[in-house]
Amino acid sequence: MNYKMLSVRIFSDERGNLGVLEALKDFSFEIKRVYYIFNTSPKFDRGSHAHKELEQVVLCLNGSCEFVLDDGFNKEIVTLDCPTKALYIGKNMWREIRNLSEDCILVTLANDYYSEDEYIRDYQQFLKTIGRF
Ligand code: T46
Repeated sequence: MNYKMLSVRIFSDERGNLGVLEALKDFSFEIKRVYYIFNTSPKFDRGSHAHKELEQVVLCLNGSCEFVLDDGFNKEIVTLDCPTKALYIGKNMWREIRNLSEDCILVTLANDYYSEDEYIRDYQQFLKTIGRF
């Protein structure tokens, strides 16, 4: 499975907490794009795609959600429910994002600019791409 949990360094004092992730130190790419998702609803799933080349680090800064990660052979569920968890997702990983709480704020750091051509949004096509069928 081409994903892993990263450890966010947390600096805590009486003022609160400060979390740090550094590009090329905590994860192996330079950040070209940051995007975020908010005003979500548990009634609506997101995702349902894979990326051909894109690498991402995802943080849930508020609320919670679940990522169902699928490499075409196995599925694993990762719950993001606190700002100290960071999820790295490499290329060719199908993801469904579900159970997004209404207060969910999901921030993604990505190694490249947006390109719709880079998405695989059809699951059968995904299986072909990874050589499953
Ligand atoms: C991912 C999950 C976690 C843009 O125009 N530029 C962008 O940088 C992005 C990310 C999206 N868009 C447009 C494309 C669609 O018309 O925003 C619309 C919603 O995107 P999408 O349906 O892909 O949203 P999600 O929440 O299913 O997926 C997004 C990211 O696309 C994806 O990379 O891994 O968040």
